[in-house]
Amino acid sequence: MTDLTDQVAIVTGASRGIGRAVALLLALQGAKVVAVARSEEELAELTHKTQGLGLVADVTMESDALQVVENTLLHYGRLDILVCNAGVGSFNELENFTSSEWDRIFDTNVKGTFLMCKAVVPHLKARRKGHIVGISSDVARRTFVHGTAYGASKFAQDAMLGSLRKEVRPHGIKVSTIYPGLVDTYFNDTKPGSAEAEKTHLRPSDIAQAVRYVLEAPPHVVVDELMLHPTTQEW
Ligand code: NJP
Repeated sequence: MTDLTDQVAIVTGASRGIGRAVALLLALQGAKVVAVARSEEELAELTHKTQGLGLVADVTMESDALQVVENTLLHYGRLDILVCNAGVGSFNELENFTSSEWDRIFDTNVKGTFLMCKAVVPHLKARRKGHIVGISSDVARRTFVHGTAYGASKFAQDAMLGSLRKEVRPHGIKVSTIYPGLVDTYFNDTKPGSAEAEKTHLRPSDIAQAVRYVLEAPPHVVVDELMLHPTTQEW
């Protein structure tokens, strides 16, 4: 088993939802967590709990991604883990999507994942170890009505992470992709915690446990892909 104690882990999209739960669980396992998001107040509240670092950054900006890595190295001297979780989505008929909404979804889910991976990979390569975990979606593996933009972005993110997995494995770096079904978060401007969602959705902590599971795999094991659903969700 890989011990997470003192591992330096960057978690994007950590201000709420899945990312927040991942940051809290990794901190509980003894990791040094660098929480990344645009919402300063939520990050401050979180880092008070994790005793880690909170960095306000927009993953769609290359300069921000580079700053996150630079500040992590300045603060902790190294980095071991990247959890690429920041993501957005909205659902509509194709002709009702604006091109700016398309760009927002692709910039965050695809370009944001690309920029964060691009910023960390040279450092992981230099140390010949490290682990990148991508939070994808089960819709990276199926199409659905009103998912033209979000679904396409998750297919693209998945393909990128799959290629990267093959590219960096010879350098001792693991890439794991997690494919959740419905999760009760703030995604697409929803409010978590309803009695209905409790029956139909996974909790953010379920995904955090999945992240912990892939990260704790022994050094000779890589969990390439992990899909999880609520038992009530058709797949
Ligand atoms: O959503 P939500 P989730 N730069 O809205 C951050 C995937 N997923 O936890 O910047 C930096 O509660 C945002 O922070 P802020 C989904 O595709 C979900 O559900 O402060 N951060 C917040 O912390 C996504 O990849 C479901 O606004 C940015 C976080 O992202 C991941 O799970 C199902 C950012 C979003 O928190 C987490 O989403 C599934 C930026 N430019 C996959 N833009 C589901 N919920 O059902 C956003 O299959 N963030």
